[in-house]
Amino acid sequence: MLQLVTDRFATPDGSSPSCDTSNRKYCGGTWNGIVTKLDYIQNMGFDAVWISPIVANVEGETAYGEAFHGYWTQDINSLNSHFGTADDLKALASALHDRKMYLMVDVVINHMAAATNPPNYGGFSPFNTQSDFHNECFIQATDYDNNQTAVEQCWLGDQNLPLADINTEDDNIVNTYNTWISSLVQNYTVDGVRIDTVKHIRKDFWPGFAKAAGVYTIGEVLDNSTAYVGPYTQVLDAVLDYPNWFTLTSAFSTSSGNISALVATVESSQSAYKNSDFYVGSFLENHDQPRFQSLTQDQALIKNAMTWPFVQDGVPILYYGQEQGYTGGADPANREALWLSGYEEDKPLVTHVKTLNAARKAAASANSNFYSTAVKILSSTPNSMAVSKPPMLALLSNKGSSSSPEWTVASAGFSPNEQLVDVLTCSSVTADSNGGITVQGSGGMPQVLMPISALSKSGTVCPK
Ligand code: ABC
Ligand code: CA
Repeated sequence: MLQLVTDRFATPDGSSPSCDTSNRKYCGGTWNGIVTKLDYIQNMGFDAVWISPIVANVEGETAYGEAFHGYWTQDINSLNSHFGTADDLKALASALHDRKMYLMVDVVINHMAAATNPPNYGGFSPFNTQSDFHNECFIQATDYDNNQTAVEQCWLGDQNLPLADINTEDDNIVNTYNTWISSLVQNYTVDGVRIDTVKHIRKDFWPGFAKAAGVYTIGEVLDNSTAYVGPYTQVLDAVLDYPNWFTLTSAFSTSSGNISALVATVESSQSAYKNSDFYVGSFLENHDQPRFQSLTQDQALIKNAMTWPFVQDGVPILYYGQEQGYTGGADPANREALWLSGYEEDKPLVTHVKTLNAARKAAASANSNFYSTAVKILSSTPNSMAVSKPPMLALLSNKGSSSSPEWTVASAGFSPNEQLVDVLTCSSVTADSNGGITVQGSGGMPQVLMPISALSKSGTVCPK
């Protein structure tokens, strides 16, 4: 799946207006713009697109700029006109469906945003009286560790831009939301819903909401602990795998990162998450965190880290712009306009993503249970790992581009002496007489090994 920021992905007429992220203003991307770039997305091998929230937001300048990201809801029953009309959104959905691709929409349930404090409640719709909201109290940093009630019932945001917390304990509000999500999904033929701020609403709100949505639901629970995040996989189809993101980022952003800590998160998520963790969203970047390439410019570290979401359990999610080498730091710098890249398709990281998606498809056609086969870490050290998800064996390292990493796996599950290919370079490797491997890499690059026999079925990965 590709995650994009609607305002920053593509303009409808192909123009390339300047877009200074630090200004936090609308830059001109629209739903019609996305339609013109579906080849770009599909050529990378993605079959789903996650777009920004679609509803009407705070208008004009606020203490934190304009609502170009779409998270500052004012009216859940109107669309954000900066992104287009209802017909434009429907046209995006059908253009995707014509290509057998899916549309995932982001939704914010927890709050409405106001440019003043106290908010002008009458300006919200349909929750337009103070009693539709919890009493004002801002969530404190310490609440996250020891006061879940405050996390659920106090407010995000601050005095400059309060995110007024909706009273989701009220049955009328619950019903309104359930009816709303059900018609939103139907009106726009949406295939999946990304839900914002899930940990800020009581868990037992979510099953009814997910049922009303009737499509794949994936929740944002921003926390580094699998024990905290795990229970949310019981109330929604999936979560964005934030615990994994924390250890992934620190494992690969320097050559002194700790891959063993990433291994520990994988193993704990496999038991803490429902259905092991096959439905979680696995990501290296998103719109809230500094881009990975703001942490390191080492191409080997970048390629190793980018490989991970594609070789582990779950649904790989690429945040637009990573493939073009974007380096923006913390919000708002990480929301660059993609048109400024020229959408070049022959860049190394675009090719990397294309290859990884193609390898997954080849793996799934060779093993019909590929997606639901749990990854096994066959060997790991603080600096390297061998990750098996048959028929794929990924070899990763964080030693960086001046290193020649080595991996030895006594029994990798291949047939004795089987012919393998590193799909990232198309070079061949032969399994030993026990089906194990000993591989010396170069330039710190990762390898993704697959049997030649598995590749021949798909014909799209590596020339034979
Ligand atoms: C704007 C400006 C920013 C400015 C900020 C004050 O205001 O752009 O530059 O700093 C939207 C916009 C943002 C905007 C915000 C606020 O609204 O996109 O640009 O920031 O107006 C979701 C979305 C996010 C969205 C919102 C609001 C929510 O993905 O894009 O933001 O609708 C919390 C929420 C999480 C939320 C996130 C932004 O804030 O839980 O849902 N994201 C701890 C807490 C987390 C908390 C996080 C915030 O701090 O536990 O719950 O996230 O920084 C780990 C711990 C974690 C801990 C981290 C920091 O450390 O395990 O628990 O997270 O070790
Ligand atoms: Ca809440």
